[in-house]
Amino acid sequence: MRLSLLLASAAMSLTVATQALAQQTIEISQAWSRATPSSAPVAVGFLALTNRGAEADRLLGGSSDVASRVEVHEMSMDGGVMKMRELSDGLEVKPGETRELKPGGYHLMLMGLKRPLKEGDHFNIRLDFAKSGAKDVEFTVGGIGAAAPAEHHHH
Ligand SMILES: [Cu+2]
Repeated sequence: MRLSLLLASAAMSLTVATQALAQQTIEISQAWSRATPSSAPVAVGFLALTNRGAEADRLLGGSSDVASRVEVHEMSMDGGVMKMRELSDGLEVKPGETRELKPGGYHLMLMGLKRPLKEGDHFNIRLDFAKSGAKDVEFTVGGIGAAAPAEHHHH
């Protein structure tokens, strides 16, 4: 009786652990944004995505309180002109791969910005993944021309 109870609880905690693992297959780091001029209609979001799982996943877009919608964009040079387009199928992250969304490349585009982003602010984006589902990520706002996430200062 005692043993079967133990086994039952061991099986239960294994289930819980497996579920927790399944939710952690996409690791997100360095989520940051740039401050915007007061009347800017759009803002950007950058982050790094690492797929720790066994299956490919896709970042499809997201939603946020600070914008009417969040799209995944690609920036590229076309005949010396910087162009960007929405990735309508999302951005694939293969198993073991890290995808960086950074200035000059892939980025999140916050369309219909509802308020200016100020340096030092934080805001949330709920990212939408094809396999992992929704993930809430906090973004830190850097300076207007920031090329990289703000450094952490150690005292
Ligand atoms: Cu864009």
